Amino acid sequence: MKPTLEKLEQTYRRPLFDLIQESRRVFLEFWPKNEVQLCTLLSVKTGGCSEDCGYCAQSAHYDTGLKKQSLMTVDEVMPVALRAKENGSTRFCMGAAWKGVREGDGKFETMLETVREVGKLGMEVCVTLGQLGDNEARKLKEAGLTAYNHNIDTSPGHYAKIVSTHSFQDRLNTIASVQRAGISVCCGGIIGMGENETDRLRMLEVLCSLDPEPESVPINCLTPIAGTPLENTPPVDVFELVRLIATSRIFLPRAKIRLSAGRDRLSREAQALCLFAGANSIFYGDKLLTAANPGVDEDRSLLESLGLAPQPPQPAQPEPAAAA
Ligand code: SAM
Ligand code: DTB
Ligand code: SF4
Repeated sequence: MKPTLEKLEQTYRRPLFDLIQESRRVFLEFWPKNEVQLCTLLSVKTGGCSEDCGYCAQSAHYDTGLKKQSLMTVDEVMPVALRAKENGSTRFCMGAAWKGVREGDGKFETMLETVREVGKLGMEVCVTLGQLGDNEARKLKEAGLTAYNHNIDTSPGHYAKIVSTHSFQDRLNTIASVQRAGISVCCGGIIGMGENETDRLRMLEVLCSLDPEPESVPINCLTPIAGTPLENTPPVDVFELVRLIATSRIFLPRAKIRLSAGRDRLSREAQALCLFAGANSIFYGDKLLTAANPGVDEDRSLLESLGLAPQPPQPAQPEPAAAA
């Protein structure tokens, strides 16, 4: 569905209970109820990024006190991925603080090998490595990647106020390469970066215009990082978050809507409302990439209180038959 901005505004501005009643109806039509996908994140290359994204702990432009770490090897990643699976995650997402990657670079080859190996564990595998071209996307597809995360982060008009080292169009170009390779797109954004509510709907308008639609839409609330230009930005009103989740659910009914960064500053009640309004995935584990996340015990207790179950693992795919 490709709604106009006016249509998005109309839905978003409805009385809150009418809006979430509708988003709940859509959710129940498309998804098994009482199920939440648990997804584990791992930062496989941390800090020292050349880009100046104003929200990011990992940008080399800001002194955030983050400890840098070079690219993890396959052998270092595998035990973490295995633990994630044992803890009930059905998706494993690896992030690297890079502007982008090029084929032929040894680091890219390491990532391909890691994707191949993690894929054998039977979880969905996602990576977020910055900008890609067609060749890199094709190789990731061949390695068995399920999804590529590349967020548009905010509205086209607000983007240049947050990042100057690449453009909104650069983000769209990478997404197009991922789509051409036949990899699912995980694309969303951050709220609470000084944008207004219409900016958020303009962001949603772009997400709805992607063809095919994104398979996954992370909605992050800014986690303010000391040392970045956005460190003192006030938190968003929780009902604005719920409205955005509900509107996203209505217009992107088949997408996993991920209640992403910033959960550690939301009450249990606020998170319950977000899940009721249509979010059906959370990042699970004590850490996001570098920032805090609610602990595993806290999340287990929340799901239990709400009577929600983790999405069960998908049955293992049969190995392709060996060539005769
Ligand atoms: N370098 C890659 C890129 O820019 O796509 C991958 C890593 S980047 C950390 C992945 C996403 O995390 C960003 O696009 C942004 O949406 C989210 N993110 C990063 N820092 C955040 C913060 N402080 N608060 C909320 N979301 C954040
Ligand atoms: C996304 O949209 N949120 C996740 C995932 N995609 C890679 C990352 C959130 C990062 C929060 C800040 C940090 O941990 O540094
Ligand atoms: Fe952070 Fe990614 Fe921007 Fe680098 S490109 S500063 S890792 S958000």
